[in-house]
Amino acid sequence: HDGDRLDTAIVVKSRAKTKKPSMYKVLMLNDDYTPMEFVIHALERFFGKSHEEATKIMLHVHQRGVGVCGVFTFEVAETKATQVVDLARKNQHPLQCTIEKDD
Ligand code: TYC
Repeated sequence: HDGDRLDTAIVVKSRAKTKKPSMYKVLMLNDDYTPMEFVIHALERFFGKSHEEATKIMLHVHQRGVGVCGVFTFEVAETKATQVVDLARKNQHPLQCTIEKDD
């Protein structure tokens, strides 16, 4: 019967979603064995750094223990960190890279 139907509502958002994705830092960790030139190479290859910028980042990590390679969305950050660690492992270097939420 008319009038028996329970009201059903569809709520439509008035604006397109513009929420920005969470961003993640890719961090490189120092160690005593990975050659400096390998770290520079990885920064150039996976993070698009110039030789000069890659050298600065590598020296920062060497001196301070950890440094930021870049800030990306989760999947991109995870992929880059994995690519660095996989290439290092293939070359028998202990280089480690991790990601951290960029609050
Ligand atoms: N400490 C290394 C060395 O003296 C160089 C190095 C720099 C290694 C940065 C890792 O993330 C790193 N050969």
